[in-house]
Amino acid sequence: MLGFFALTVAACGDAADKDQIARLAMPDPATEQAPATFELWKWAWVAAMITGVIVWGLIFWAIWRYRRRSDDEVPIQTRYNLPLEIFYTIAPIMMVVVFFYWTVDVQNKMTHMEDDPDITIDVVGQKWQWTFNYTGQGEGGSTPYTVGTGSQRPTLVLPVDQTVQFNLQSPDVIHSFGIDAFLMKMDVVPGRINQFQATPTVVGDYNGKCFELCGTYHSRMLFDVKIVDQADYDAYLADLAAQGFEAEEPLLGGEAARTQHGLAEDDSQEGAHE
Ligand SMILES: [Cu+2]
Repeated sequence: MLGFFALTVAACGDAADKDQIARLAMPDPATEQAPATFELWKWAWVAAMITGVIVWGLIFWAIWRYRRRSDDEVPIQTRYNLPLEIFYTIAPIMMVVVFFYWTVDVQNKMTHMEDDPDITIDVVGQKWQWTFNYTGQGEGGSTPYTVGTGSQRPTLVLPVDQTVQFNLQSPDVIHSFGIDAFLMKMDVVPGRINQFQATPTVVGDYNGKCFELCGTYHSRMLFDVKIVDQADYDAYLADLAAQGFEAEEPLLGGEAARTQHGLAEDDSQEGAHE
């Protein structure tokens, strides 16, 4: 049935859709770390399918094998079956243990931190936009930055094959920073700095967004991601600086982060009762 469904969907989709079906709806991994998540996803499907086939098989076998053969027949009245009950207690526990083990293993890989990442980006998720600080990467250690506005979403530009450390901060509510092709997201929690590292490996355009329903304009917290080669990256930072988007220290939000272009003062304050 699933195969039939996949075929039906494939028949009316383009090549990209077919690729996505082959990856069981996961985006194409674009970092060194991302395949770990993808492998977990894939093998979880395999395990679920094997379990499904066994369960469906037993259901249909029992329906057929023990069907009523005559109107006045009373089936054997079985009260319990100890081996069967032990099996269906132990087997799910084993499965949960195995899933748990691999989930922890993948989580450790995704949150592994190198001591000396190549670059650091201070990300601020604020109601309801993103600020990306290319910390200390400008001329003389200054920090080029981009701030999204209510009417224009920001672009996060990253150099290919460089380990990037993301420091995530929020001046207001909990957001969640994630990039689809990184197969990774992490909560942005006020009052603490969550961190993770990723090493982009494939030049291209990707999408990022806030994955936490954070308030009225949560849906505006989209951003574009461009993975470029080193020369383009350097040129981009120089361009930001030339346009005046450069600061001594990273912009970490705060009072100023509550008033967005495109949002009335009152709107941006909504829900901000402290
Ligand atoms: Cu958000």
